[in-house]
Amino acid sequence: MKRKIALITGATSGIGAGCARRFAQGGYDVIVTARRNELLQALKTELEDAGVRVLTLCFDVRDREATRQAIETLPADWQAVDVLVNNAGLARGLEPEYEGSFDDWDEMIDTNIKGLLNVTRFVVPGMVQRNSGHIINIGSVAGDAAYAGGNVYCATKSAVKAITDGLRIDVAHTRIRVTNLKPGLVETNFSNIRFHGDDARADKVYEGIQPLTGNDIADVAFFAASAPEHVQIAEVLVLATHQANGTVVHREA
Ligand code: NDP
Ligand code: 8X3
Repeated sequence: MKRKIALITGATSGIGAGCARRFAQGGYDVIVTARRNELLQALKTELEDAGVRVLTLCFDVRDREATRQAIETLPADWQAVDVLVNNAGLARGLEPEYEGSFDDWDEMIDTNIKGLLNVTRFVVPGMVQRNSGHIINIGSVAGDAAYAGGNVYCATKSAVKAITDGLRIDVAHTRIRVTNLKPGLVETNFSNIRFHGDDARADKVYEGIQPLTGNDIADVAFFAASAPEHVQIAEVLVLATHQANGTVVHREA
Protein backbone atom coordinates (compact mmCIF):
# COMPACT_ATOMS: atom_id res chain seq x y z
CA MET A 1 0.00 0.00 0.00
CA LYS A 2 1.21 3.51 -0.81
CA ARG A 3 2.48 5.34 2.27
CA LYS A 4 0.71 8.58 3.04
CA ILE A 5 2.45 11.94 2.84
CA ALA A 6 2.13 14.75 5.39
CA LEU A 7 3.44 18.24 4.65
CA ILE A 8 4.06 20.26 7.80
CA THR A 9 4.98 23.94 7.71
CA GLY A 10 7.04 25.43 10.55
CA ALA A 11 8.51 22.03 11.41
CA THR A 12 11.75 23.30 12.98
CA SER A 13 10.23 23.97 16.39
CA GLY A 14 7.35 23.46 18.79
CA ILE A 15 4.04 22.21 17.44
CA GLY A 16 5.33 21.72 13.88
CA ALA A 17 8.30 19.62 15.02
CA GLY A 18 5.91 17.61 17.20
CA CYS A 19 3.62 17.03 14.22
CA ALA A 20 6.53 15.93 12.02
CA ARG A 21 7.57 13.36 14.62
CA ARG A 22 3.98 12.19 15.30
CA PHE A 23 3.06 11.70 11.65
CA ALA A 24 6.41 10.03 10.97
CA GLN A 25 5.84 7.68 13.89
CA GLY A 26 2.33 7.02 12.57
CA GLY A 27 3.63 5.71 9.23
CA TYR A 28 3.62 8.84 7.06
CA ASP A 29 6.38 10.06 4.80
CA VAL A 30 6.90 13.67 5.82
CA ILE A 31 7.68 16.90 3.99
CA VAL A 32 9.02 19.34 6.55
CA THR A 33 9.27 23.04 5.80
CA ALA A 34 10.58 26.18 7.51
CA ARG A 35 13.25 28.85 7.00
CA ARG A 36 16.09 27.45 9.14
CA ASN A 37 17.67 24.83 6.94
CA GLU A 38 20.13 23.47 9.51
CA LEU A 39 17.24 22.57 11.82
CA LEU A 40 15.35 20.98 8.94
CA GLN A 41 18.40 18.87 8.12
CA ALA A 42 18.79 17.79 11.75
CA LEU A 43 15.14 16.73 11.85
CA LYS A 44 15.57 14.87 8.56
CA THR A 45 18.55 12.95 9.93
CA GLU A 46 16.68 12.12 13.14
CA LEU A 47 13.62 10.82 11.31
CA GLU A 48 15.55 9.01 8.61
CA ASP A 49 17.53 7.21 11.31
CA ALA A 50 14.15 5.91 12.46
CA GLY A 51 13.41 4.64 8.93
CA VAL A 52 11.12 7.46 7.76
CA ARG A 53 11.18 9.04 4.28
CA VAL A 54 11.73 12.77 4.66
CA LEU A 55 11.86 15.68 2.24
CA THR A 56 12.91 19.13 3.41
CA LEU A 57 11.73 22.36 1.81
CA CYS A 58 13.39 25.55 2.99
CA PHE A 59 11.29 28.61 2.26
CA ASP A 60 9.52 31.52 3.90
CA VAL A 61 5.75 31.13 3.67
CA ARG A 62 5.47 34.91 3.22
CA ASP A 63 7.36 34.62 -0.08
CA ARG A 64 4.63 33.58 -2.51
CA GLU A 65 6.99 32.84 -5.39
CA ALA A 66 9.32 30.73 -3.21
CA THR A 67 6.29 28.86 -1.86
CA ARG A 68 4.99 28.22 -5.38
CA GLN A 69 8.41 27.08 -6.55
CA ALA A 70 8.90 24.71 -3.60
CA ILE A 71 5.53 23.03 -3.96
CA GLU A 72 5.19 22.98 -7.73
CA THR A 73 8.61 21.39 -8.14
CA LEU A 74 8.06 18.57 -5.67
CA PRO A 75 9.49 15.29 -7.00
CA ALA A 76 6.77 13.15 -8.61
CA ASP A 77 6.63 10.67 -5.73
CA TRP A 78 6.12 13.49 -3.21
CA GLN A 79 3.36 15.39 -4.97
CA ALA A 80 0.30 13.58 -3.65
CA VAL A 81 0.15 15.26 -0.25
CA ASP A 82 -2.46 13.56 1.96
CA VAL A 83 -2.27 15.84 4.99
CA LEU A 84 -1.25 19.49 5.06
CA VAL A 85 -0.56 20.92 8.51
CA ASN A 86 -0.55 24.70 8.13
CA ASN A 87 1.36 25.46 11.30
CA ALA A 88 4.01 28.12 10.50
CA GLY A 89 3.10 31.22 12.44
CA LEU A 90 4.00 33.57 15.23
CA ALA A 91 2.98 36.34 17.57
CA ARG A 92 4.95 39.56 17.93
CA GLY A 93 4.46 41.93 20.84
CA LEU A 94 1.76 42.36 23.47
CA GLU A 95 1.33 46.12 23.33
CA PRO A 96 -1.98 47.94 23.39
CA GLU A 97 -3.24 48.36 19.83
CA TYR A 98 -2.67 52.12 19.95
CA GLU A 99 1.04 51.53 20.65
CA GLY A 100 1.64 48.47 18.46
CA SER A 101 4.58 48.12 16.08
CA PHE A 102 3.75 48.31 12.37
CA ASP A 103 6.56 45.85 11.66
CA ASP A 104 5.17 43.35 14.18
CA TRP A 105 1.69 43.70 12.66
CA ASP A 106 2.99 43.15 9.12
CA GLU A 107 4.98 40.09 10.16
CA MET A 108 2.00 38.45 11.88
CA ILE A 109 -0.47 39.25 9.11
CA ASP A 110 1.95 38.23 6.35
CA THR A 111 2.85 34.94 8.06
CA ASN A 112 -0.28 33.78 9.85
CA ILE A 113 -2.82 34.85 7.22
CA LYS A 114 -1.13 35.39 3.85
CA GLY A 115 1.52 32.70 4.39
CA LEU A 116 -1.09 30.12 5.35
CA LEU A 117 -3.09 31.11 2.27
CA ASN A 118 -0.01 30.86 0.03
CA VAL A 119 0.65 27.26 1.08
CA THR A 120 -3.04 26.36 0.87
CA ARG A 121 -3.37 27.82 -2.62
CA PHE A 122 -0.51 25.71 -3.97
CA VAL A 123 -1.19 22.42 -2.15
CA VAL A 124 -4.98 22.12 -2.18
CA PRO A 125 -5.60 22.06 -5.97
CA GLY A 126 -3.81 18.68 -6.11
CA MET A 127 -6.06 17.41 -3.31
CA VAL A 128 -9.15 18.56 -5.20
CA GLN A 129 -7.88 16.84 -8.33
CA ARG A 130 -7.32 13.61 -6.39
CA ASN A 131 -10.57 14.07 -4.46
CA SER A 132 -8.69 13.29 -1.29
CA GLY A 133 -6.80 15.09 1.46
CA HIS A 134 -6.91 16.79 4.83
CA ILE A 135 -5.93 20.33 5.74
CA ILE A 136 -5.23 20.99 9.41
CA ASN A 137 -4.85 24.69 10.12
CA ILE A 138 -3.31 25.66 13.45
CA GLY A 139 -5.60 28.36 14.77
CA SER A 140 -5.70 29.33 18.42
CA VAL A 141 -7.86 30.03 21.43
CA ALA A 142 -6.69 33.57 20.61
CA GLY A 143 -8.97 33.46 17.58
CA ASP A 144 -12.06 32.91 19.76
CA ALA A 145 -11.86 36.26 21.55
CA ALA A 146 -9.36 39.08 21.89
CA TYR A 147 -7.29 39.36 25.08
CA ALA A 148 -5.32 42.32 26.44
CA GLY A 149 -2.50 43.17 24.05
CA GLY A 150 -3.49 40.31 21.74
CA ASN A 151 -5.27 42.60 19.24
CA VAL A 152 -3.56 41.86 15.90
CA TYR A 153 -2.37 38.34 16.78
CA CYS A 154 -5.92 37.45 17.86
CA ALA A 155 -7.21 38.95 14.61
CA THR A 156 -4.87 36.72 12.58
CA LYS A 157 -6.16 33.63 14.38
CA SER A 158 -9.79 34.77 13.90
CA ALA A 159 -8.86 35.03 10.24
CA VAL A 160 -7.54 31.47 10.34
CA LYS A 161 -10.95 30.39 11.59
CA ALA A 162 -12.76 32.19 8.75
CA ILE A 163 -10.28 30.92 6.16
CA THR A 164 -10.63 27.36 7.47
CA ASP A 165 -14.44 27.55 7.53
CA GLY A 166 -14.42 29.04 4.03
CA LEU A 167 -12.21 26.28 2.66
CA ARG A 168 -14.42 23.63 4.27
CA ILE A 169 -17.39 25.08 2.40
CA ASP A 170 -15.46 25.28 -0.86
CA VAL A 171 -14.41 21.60 -0.75
CA ALA A 172 -17.65 20.21 0.69
CA HIS A 173 -18.34 18.47 -2.64
CA THR A 174 -15.07 16.52 -2.30
CA ARG A 175 -13.74 13.94 0.16
CA ILE A 176 -11.29 16.52 1.55
CA ARG A 177 -11.49 17.26 5.28
CA VAL A 178 -10.65 20.59 6.88
CA THR A 179 -9.79 21.12 10.54
CA ASN A 180 -9.18 24.20 12.65
CA LEU A 181 -7.01 23.01 15.55
CA LYS A 182 -6.98 25.70 18.23
CA PRO A 183 -4.42 25.29 21.04
CA GLY A 184 -4.23 27.31 24.22
CA LEU A 185 -0.97 27.74 26.15
CA VAL A 186 1.70 25.52 24.57
CA GLU A 187 5.29 25.87 25.79
CA THR A 188 7.39 26.25 22.62
CA ASN A 189 9.48 29.11 21.24
CA PHE A 190 6.24 31.03 20.73
CA SER A 191 6.65 33.44 23.66
CA ASN A 192 10.40 33.88 23.13
CA ILE A 193 9.59 35.03 19.60
CA ARG A 194 6.61 37.12 20.77
CA PHE A 195 8.86 39.00 23.22
CA HIS A 196 11.71 39.37 20.71
CA GLY A 197 14.12 37.13 22.65
CA ASP A 198 13.25 38.26 26.21
CA ASP A 199 13.39 34.70 27.57
CA ALA A 200 12.73 35.68 31.19
CA ARG A 201 9.46 37.32 30.12
CA ALA A 202 8.62 34.30 27.97
CA ASP A 203 9.13 31.93 30.92
CA LYS A 204 6.62 33.93 32.99
CA VAL A 205 3.82 33.04 30.54
CA TYR A 206 4.01 29.41 31.70
CA GLU A 207 4.66 30.06 35.40
CA GLY A 208 2.35 28.30 37.85
CA ILE A 209 0.59 26.18 35.26
CA GLN A 210 1.50 23.00 33.44
CA PRO A 211 1.22 24.10 29.82
CA LEU A 212 0.58 21.90 26.83
CA THR A 213 3.51 20.67 24.75
CA GLY A 214 3.94 20.60 21.00
CA ASN A 215 3.56 16.83 21.22
CA ASP A 216 0.14 17.18 22.90
CA ILE A 217 -1.09 19.21 19.93
CA ALA A 218 0.57 16.83 17.48
CA ASP A 219 -1.36 13.94 19.05
CA VAL A 220 -4.63 15.78 18.38
CA ALA A 221 -3.64 16.59 14.80
CA PHE A 222 -2.77 12.95 14.21
CA PHE A 223 -6.04 11.83 15.81
CA ALA A 224 -8.01 14.10 13.46
CA ALA A 225 -6.12 12.75 10.45
CA SER A 226 -6.68 9.17 11.60
CA ALA A 227 -10.47 9.44 12.02
CA PRO A 228 -12.54 7.32 9.63
CA GLU A 229 -12.89 8.96 6.20
CA HIS A 230 -16.50 9.99 6.79
CA VAL A 231 -15.59 11.80 10.02
CA GLN A 232 -14.45 15.41 9.72
CA ILE A 233 -13.17 16.98 12.92
CA ALA A 234 -14.02 20.51 11.88
CA GLU A 235 -12.75 22.41 14.88
CA VAL A 236 -11.09 21.51 18.15
CA LEU A 237 -10.05 23.68 21.11
CA VAL A 238 -7.26 22.14 23.20
CA LEU A 239 -6.43 23.77 26.52
CA ALA A 240 -4.22 22.99 29.50
CA THR A 241 -6.37 21.73 32.35
CA HIS A 242 -5.94 24.94 34.37
CA GLN A 243 -6.71 27.21 31.40
CA ALA A 244 -10.42 27.95 30.85
CA ASN A 245 -10.21 30.28 27.83
CA GLY A 246 -7.93 32.95 26.38
CA THR A 247 -8.03 35.04 29.56
CA VAL A 248 -8.76 32.75 32.51
CA VAL A 249 -5.78 30.74 33.74
CA HIS A 250 -5.47 29.33 37.25
CA ARG A 251 -1.86 29.48 38.43
CA GLU A 252 -0.47 27.71 41.48
CA ALA A 253 1.60 30.01 43.70
P1 NDP B 1 7.50 28.09 17.51
O1 NDP B 1 8.07 29.46 17.49
O2 NDP B 1 8.10 27.08 18.40
O3 NDP B 1 7.48 27.51 16.01
C1 NDP B 1 7.08 28.29 14.92
C2 NDP B 1 7.47 27.61 13.63
O4 NDP B 1 6.99 28.40 12.53
C3 NDP B 1 8.96 27.47 13.48
O5 NDP B 1 9.26 26.18 12.98
C4 NDP B 1 9.33 28.53 12.45
O6 NDP B 1 10.41 28.04 11.68
C5 NDP B 1 8.05 28.58 11.61
N1 NDP B 1 7.88 29.87 10.93
C6 NDP B 1 7.67 31.08 11.50
N2 NDP B 1 7.60 32.02 10.54
C7 NDP B 1 7.77 31.39 9.35
C8 NDP B 1 7.82 31.83 8.01
N3 NDP B 1 7.68 33.13 7.68
N4 NDP B 1 8.02 30.91 7.03
C9 NDP B 1 8.16 29.61 7.35
N5 NDP B 1 8.14 29.13 8.59
C10 NDP B 1 7.95 30.02 9.59
O7 NDP B 1 5.95 28.30 17.86
P2 NDP B 1 4.73 27.26 18.00
O8 NDP B 1 5.15 25.89 17.67
O9 NDP B 1 4.11 27.53 19.31
O10 NDP B 1 3.77 27.86 16.88
C11 NDP B 1 3.26 27.09 15.80
C12 NDP B 1 1.86 27.60 15.48
O11 NDP B 1 1.01 27.36 16.60
C13 NDP B 1 1.74 29.08 15.18
O12 NDP B 1 0.85 29.25 14.10
C14 NDP B 1 1.15 29.67 16.45
O13 NDP B 1 0.44 30.84 16.22
C15 NDP B 1 0.26 28.53 16.87
N6 NDP B 1 -0.14 28.49 18.26
C16 NDP B 1 0.80 28.45 19.27
C17 NDP B 1 0.38 28.40 20.58
C18 NDP B 1 1.34 28.42 21.72
O14 NDP B 1 0.91 28.70 22.86
N7 NDP B 1 2.61 28.10 21.52
C19 NDP B 1 -1.04 28.36 20.93
C20 NDP B 1 -1.94 28.44 19.80
C21 NDP B 1 -1.49 28.48 18.53
P3 NDP B 1 11.62 28.92 11.11
O15 NDP B 1 11.91 30.01 12.10
O16 NDP B 1 12.74 27.92 10.96
O17 NDP B 1 11.14 29.41 9.78
C1 8X3 C 1 -1.23 31.15 21.28
C2 8X3 C 1 -2.03 31.07 22.54
O1 8X3 C 1 -3.13 32.48 24.33
O2 8X3 C 1 -0.77 32.84 23.93
O3 8X3 C 1 -2.03 31.33 20.18
O4 8X3 C 1 -2.37 33.61 22.34
S1 8X3 C 1 -2.07 32.58 23.30
